[in-house]
Amino acid sequence: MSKSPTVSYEEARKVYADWGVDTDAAIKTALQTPISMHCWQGDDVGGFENEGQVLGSGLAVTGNYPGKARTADELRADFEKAASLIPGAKRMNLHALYAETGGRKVDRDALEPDHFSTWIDWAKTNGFGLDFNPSYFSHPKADDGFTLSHPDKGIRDFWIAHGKATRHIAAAMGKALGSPCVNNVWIPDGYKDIPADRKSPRDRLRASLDEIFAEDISPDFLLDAVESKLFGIGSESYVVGSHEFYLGYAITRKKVLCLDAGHFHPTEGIADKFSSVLQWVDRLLLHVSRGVRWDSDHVVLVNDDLTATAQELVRGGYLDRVSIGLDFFDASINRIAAWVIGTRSMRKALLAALLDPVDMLRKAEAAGDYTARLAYVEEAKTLPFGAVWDHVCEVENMPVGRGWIDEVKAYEKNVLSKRS
Ligand code: RNT
Ligand code: ZN
Repeated sequence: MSKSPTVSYEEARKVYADWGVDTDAAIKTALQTPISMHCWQGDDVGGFENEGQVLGSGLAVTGNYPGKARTADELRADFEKAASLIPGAKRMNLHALYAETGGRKVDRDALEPDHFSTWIDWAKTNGFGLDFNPSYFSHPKADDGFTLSHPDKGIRDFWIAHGKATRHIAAAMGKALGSPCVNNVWIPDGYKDIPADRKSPRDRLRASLDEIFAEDISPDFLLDAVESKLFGIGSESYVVGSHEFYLGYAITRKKVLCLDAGHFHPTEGIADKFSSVLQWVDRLLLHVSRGVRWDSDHVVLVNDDLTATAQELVRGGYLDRVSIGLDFFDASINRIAAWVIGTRSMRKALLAALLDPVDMLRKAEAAGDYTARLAYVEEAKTLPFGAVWDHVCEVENMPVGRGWIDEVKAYEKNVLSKRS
């Protein structure tokens, strides 16, 4: 018979102590650090505005695994199931297209906090924080690939009004839940082929954003974020909101900069960027994702990129200055399992980073002993991390190890399989 997680943990604790690591402190911080789980993994970025809505603007979800949430109630139930299998503090990250308008058609420029009151009450009851996003896609006024940088003032104004509306909704969420809501602006605007004018759309985007953010809203309730992208499907040659555009915007306008792990060149990681951009912006939002060959938004796993991301957050002392959000969508596997795998991976990576013997590494580095530094990096990989993680699941009253899979399978059988 295998040892109980607690017995194994006591042994692991001693091993880590020998490396100068306090496992109890690491566990505490790992569990307290909120992870914002994106609502859109639960229904393939569909939302509930109208049935059969087509996902557009370069966003693509592949797969047709049965059992997707069809209503907000189903999405909430699925999210609760996933959350019950993920240790630690959790937030729910909503998009504007998940408004509940009671069957009435309310266009995006007219959305109000009331259309999210059920979400807010639910989040309060369940102890989840809320984050938010204006939705600049899957809408007739986004069909030609431009929104806030559109040459037509009427279309631009519609999307500016949407941006303003979402700031009020996000602030209401932050106020109701006693924790600032991050409202993240991402727009799809760009050209499939080589533009003749790269400047004008960026001029217009800058002006539109300035208009959206003109009203001062307390950072106790709302944190505005902006998300860049290198390319998208249909915007391969030019994206208006590029990294340089938003880096400059965030610095000069004191906004939160969002770094999505899939939005850079395929071999470019985001981890090395934190200690550079945090010299100039106060806060970052991460969209933790896993690109496979391109910005494919695969379910997050503990790979080298995620390990480096978590290590940089911990080593830079940045956990208070960075909001961790997830951004992936996979419809080829059970969607609740996708949430659980991705979010547990993020939590595991955080715990592993907090258990990393960084003091020893730093001492070696300061002494110029790069031999020991490299040796420690490699030796630390076989420390008994699994025993600590199992202990965390046990004390959080969650199934240890792969036990959670049975719970998801049972939910699939009893709930998801009954959805047509
Ligand atoms: C798109 C961006 C954006 C979206 C979500 C749905 O490339 O990553 O964050 O994935 O807002
Ligand atoms: Zn993103």
